[in-house]
This record gives sequence, C-alpha cells and structure tokens, in this order.
Amino acid sequence: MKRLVSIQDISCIGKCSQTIALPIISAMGIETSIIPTAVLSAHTMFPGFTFCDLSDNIVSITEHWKTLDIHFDAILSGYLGNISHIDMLLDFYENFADADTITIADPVFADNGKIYAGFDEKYGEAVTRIAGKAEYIVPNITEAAFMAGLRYRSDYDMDYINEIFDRLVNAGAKNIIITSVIKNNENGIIAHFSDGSTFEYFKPDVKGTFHGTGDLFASTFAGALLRGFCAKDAAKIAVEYTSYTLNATVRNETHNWYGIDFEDTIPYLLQLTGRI
Ligand code: PXL
Repeated sequence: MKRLVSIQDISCIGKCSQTIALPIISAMGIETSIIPTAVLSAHTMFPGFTFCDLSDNIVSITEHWKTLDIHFDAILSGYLGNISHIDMLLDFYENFADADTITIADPVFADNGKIYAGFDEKYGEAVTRIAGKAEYIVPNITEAAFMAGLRYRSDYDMDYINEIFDRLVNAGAKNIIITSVIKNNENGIIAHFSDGSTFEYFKPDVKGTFHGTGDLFASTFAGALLRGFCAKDAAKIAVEYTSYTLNATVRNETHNWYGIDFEDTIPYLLQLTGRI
C-alpha cells in the first residue's frame, strides 16, 4: 500500500485540513500518516478559536521517524500556522523526500482576496519558498496572486494568470495548479506544468463560500496521483469530486455553514478513481 504523510493542522470542529485529508486519502486506499502542525478548537472562521502550536512536537516526531525505516510515497502539506512551520516542512523534505516521493503543497493562507486571521503578507512571501521545493503547488487564485507579489484582482483575465505563472516559475515553482478560478460563470483550475504544458478544467460555479473546498481538492489530487493517475487526470478528478461534493452540500438542507459534506460523497470518489 502507498503511504502519504499529511502535514497540516487539526481543527477539532470545522471539517478542514487533517479531518479532510485523513478520511479522503484513506478512502482512496492509501495509508495516511499525519503530522499535526497545530491544534485549533475550531477552524479560524469560528470567532474565539484557540490555537495550540505544536512546533516542538513536529521536531520530536521528525526526530523519532528518522530512527525508523519509513518511506513516504507522497508528502502533502496544507495549513501550517506560522513561518517556522514552513522551515520545518522544508527540513522534512530534506530528510524524507526521496527521489520517488511526490511533494504536494497547498499554501493555505488566504481566499477571496483576503488573508486569513493569524497570517500577514510576510507569511505570503515566506510560503513562496515552498514553491521552489515542492513538485506541485495548489494555491487558490488569491494565494497565487499574493505569492507572485501581485495585487489581488477580482476581475482577472488570462494575462493576469499568465503573469502569476511567470512570476511563480521565476520563484522556482515546477507544477502550479491554481484553484478557485472563475471563468465564464464556471469554477475550476488552470495549471501550468514544468514541461511547459497547460491544462484547465471547469464546472458550473456553486454560489456561496464553502470552507474546506481547497483541502478537499488537494487531498483528492494527492490521492489520485498516488493511485497512478497523471497530473492532468488527477486534477480533473479532484475538480469533478469537489464540484459534486459542493452540489451535494447545497442540496443537503441540514448542511453546516462551516464545512462541506464530503461524508456523503465518498462513494462517488471511489467510482471516479475506479475503485468500485
Ligand atoms: O481550509 C483551510 C484551513 C485549514 N485550517 C485552518 C483554517 C483554514 C481556513 O480558514 O482556518 C485552521
């Protein structure tokens, strides 16, 4: 069985980061190890959330793992909490990313033109260092613009997106998949790969803001890569599954404001990936 390690926070309520990565990637038939970077009482959209930084634990977990004969087929990172966690992730790559380890980084820190509570533009600059090391980065359009040092624009066009790609490639990024791109009332991804090829895939936009959508995309994409799909097919599967889950969430009258109802849609993920 392939093994992935997911490096991101645990939000005890809110359905995001580890509480999405663990069920989704496990359901895809991949052993999912975790390193929690922080424990939050609830994700940062909940007023009054508590935040326990686990930096010391990240170091001790890594030190212990160095004594084990353990190999990761993929390293997936998401919300990291602070700049020192970025250094820890890069250090983790040094120690555990072998020639055949796929590294996927979601530089979670902003959305809809705004930086999340607890982050600032300095974090945006620092997270760009991951772009130079990870094989795949999956920022949303807001994060991609900040990482590229551009002012976020809601009225973007392909020139703006190509400018982001150019700047991120100059910063060392290899394969860039920009998520949450709106084009002709559709929502999807535009990707630029290290071989110079591009790829885009869109589905009808679902109105509203749904938390954890990026985490669902990144987890599905990472899992699909490990199931042997090429990057374009893995991205397409991730868009299909995310869009399907958003629609299912909206239809579910009891859905919560704070997260998406992926629990109901896992059978479809298994179909998409040919497991059932
Ligand atoms: O969904 C991304 C995410 C992950 N973890 C925490 C968050 C967010 C987005 O707000 O607050 C703690």
